[in-house]
Amino acid sequence: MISAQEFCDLLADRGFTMASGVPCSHFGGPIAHLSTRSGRYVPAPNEGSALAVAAGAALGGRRAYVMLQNSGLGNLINPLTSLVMTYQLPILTFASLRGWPDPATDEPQHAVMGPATPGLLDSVDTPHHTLYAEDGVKEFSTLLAAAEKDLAAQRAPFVLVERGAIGKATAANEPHTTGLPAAEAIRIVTAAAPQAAVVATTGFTGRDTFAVADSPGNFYMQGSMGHASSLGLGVALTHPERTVVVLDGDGALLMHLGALSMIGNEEPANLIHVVLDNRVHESTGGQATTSATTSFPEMAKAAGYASAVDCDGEDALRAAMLGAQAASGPHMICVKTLPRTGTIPPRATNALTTLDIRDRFQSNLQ
Ligand SMILES: Cc1ncc(C[n+]2csc(CCOP(=O)(O)OP(=O)(O)O)c2C)c(N)n1
Repeated sequence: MISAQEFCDLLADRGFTMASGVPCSHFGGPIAHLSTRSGRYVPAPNEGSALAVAAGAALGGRRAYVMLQNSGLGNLINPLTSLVMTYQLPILTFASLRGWPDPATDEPQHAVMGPATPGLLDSVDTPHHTLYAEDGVKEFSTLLAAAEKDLAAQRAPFVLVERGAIGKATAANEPHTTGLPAAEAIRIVTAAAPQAAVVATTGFTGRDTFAVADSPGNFYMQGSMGHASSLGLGVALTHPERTVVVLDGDGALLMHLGALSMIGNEEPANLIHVVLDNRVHESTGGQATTSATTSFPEMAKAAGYASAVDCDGEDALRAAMLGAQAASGPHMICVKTLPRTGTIPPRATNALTTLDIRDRFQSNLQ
């Protein structure tokens, strides 16, 4: 293992003074380390944006690298192939290896992408190297020297990072100091709409929902970050008689923000989009999102939602849920949530298979 500081310093020694990315717990250390230095890390909403930021920096004359989870390769493959490779821009990308080498040891949403990652990069002729958990500074330096050769040959190499290869560091972010515990907010929302179909976003939100309000009418969308509201829209359009509640995160909503405009445009009267905004990617270690400088309700209103409100207390949340069910949507309810404390409950897929989740949700909708 190399420390987060060694990772960042060895890259800085080679002139890589800027980074962008979307968090994976594998990169919690470097992201925390860089975030304490202004101008070194740009938190991107999705992996494609992160790559494009690095490409812009490279055009501007700065060496930049990108950090991401391999589940985000799908978000990045377009700018990788059509921008970085086509314009031969010298970007170095670090991708975590979730679901690899043995998918059975990771969550089910990584089972396809884990083993497929190296071959996917091969298929688009992208060179890749692997940083293993047992590697130290010497091995990382050798790996960077090999990546430099790729860059000199006008190629954009990847470094695939095994779990435990880079050490941790603590980030100093600014979470909300007023608001609700996320599990409490979920309890209030689900109790206020007991007949609703509920779509819970990936990460801790799904885990909390499974713990405090499990029901066959819940769909736990592990993975597919940012797509819970689009999935909820599909359900809402198919079942206009049923209230559909989407439990979203700020990081997830930002990842595919265009969904707001799609939902506003489709005008599903029965959709309530609840955003649990804690200002961080809490599920991957608490790296900051950019929600502190964004108003989701203002965005939702501008995108055509029928109503959109901010709540920071129990009474306001209950009232917003009642109001949303009494009037035609789509509605957004944005709840400020506090950093989680204590043990995070297990994932739904510790008790149910993905097919169980699908089948019971489908029959509940009928
Ligand atoms: C495409 C993709 N990129 C990255 C991840 C890793 N990841 C899982 S959960 C998560 C954070 C989600 O943040 P947010 O929606 O704010 O919810 P919170 O964790 O704060 O509850 C991230 C980055 C992922 N699952 N998919």
